Amino acid sequence: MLRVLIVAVALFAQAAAALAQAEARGEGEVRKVDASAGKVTLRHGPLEGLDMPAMTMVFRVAEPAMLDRLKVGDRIRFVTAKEGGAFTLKSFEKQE
Ligand SMILES: [Cu+2]
Repeated sequence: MLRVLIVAVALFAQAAAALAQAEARGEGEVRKVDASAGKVTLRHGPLEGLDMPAMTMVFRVAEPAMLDRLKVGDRIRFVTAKEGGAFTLKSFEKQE
């Protein structure tokens, strides 16, 4: 019984880790930068890796300094992942 429980916990941990690592690439436009909260609002296109349609939503940034390089109206390509229940902007590059 204990053995079954241990296997179940291990499988769950593996699944949780896989979910945490699910990343998606997308394109979007910066709508708002909130430096004090470490967040940016993007109007983004569909994120296929996350099964998410186009929408406007808030992302946390992986590093606060990323916000220094973003301003309202910028168009970016980005990588995001769900971490700790919040979508985090892992990296981005500006589009011309
Ligand atoms: Cu979204």
